[in-house]
Amino acid sequence: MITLALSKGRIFDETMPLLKAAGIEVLEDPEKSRKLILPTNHANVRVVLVRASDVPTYVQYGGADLGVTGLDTLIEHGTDGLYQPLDLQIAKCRMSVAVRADFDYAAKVKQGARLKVATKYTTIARDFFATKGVHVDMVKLYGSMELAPLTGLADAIVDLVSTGNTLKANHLVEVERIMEISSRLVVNQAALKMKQVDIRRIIDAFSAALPVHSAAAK
Ligand code: PRT
Ligand code: MG
Repeated sequence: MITLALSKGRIFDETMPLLKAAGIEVLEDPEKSRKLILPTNHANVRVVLVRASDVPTYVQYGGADLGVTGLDTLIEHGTDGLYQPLDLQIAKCRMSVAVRADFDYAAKVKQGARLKVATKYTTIARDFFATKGVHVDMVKLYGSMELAPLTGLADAIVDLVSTGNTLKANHLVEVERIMEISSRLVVNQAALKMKQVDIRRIIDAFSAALPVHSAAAK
């Protein structure tokens, strides 16, 4: 049995065409079913639905053989025990710094002032500001980061931006782009050895279905 971990929403939706290219079709719609284990047209392939931030954990500990996860989530979790053969080029966005429109970020950073930063992505934020030599007080949040600068909880946020509409609606402006984000295929290293033929077939089919073939590590 091959178990693939996906999260509901954009990752599930954008992985479907890749699975189809591999000849795999999920037989139930996760938005309609309450099931957490979804069968496919292959008796030996199943999909498990987990929280986006739990995908690396499932794959690392072998609860799933492979999974699809955002680079943001992967960096925050760490890559121990995870083989990352492919950038799937899906669920694209960027990690950015944003502040209130009336906050003079450039001046604050230049003055060497301490910056209060609210984010769910503390590892990425810490590394980024450390490289810039900016001192930060980190406030860990689990959602609705946009609210932090508006309520005085923080000067700046580090969050994912796609269209920029969420920032705009909350009168925030993007002042730095930290990195481009897309989703990655991650594979349990032990499973890769034990189930090599089946897993390699999926990796190769995904790879062939990508718009620009990114070289699969062999
Ligand atoms: O929602 P939950 O807490 O269960 O988990 P999650 O938010 O991690 O999952 P999900 O499905 O929302 O996101 C999964 C992955 O999709 C993320 O890890 C990213 O790699 C990727 N992705 C791509 C995004 C976005 N685009 C995105 N726009 N994840 C989140 N957003 C959010 C962003 O946080 C912000 O609140 O959308 C808002 C901004 O969108 P725009 O279009 O208004 O700029
Ligand atoms: Mg979300």
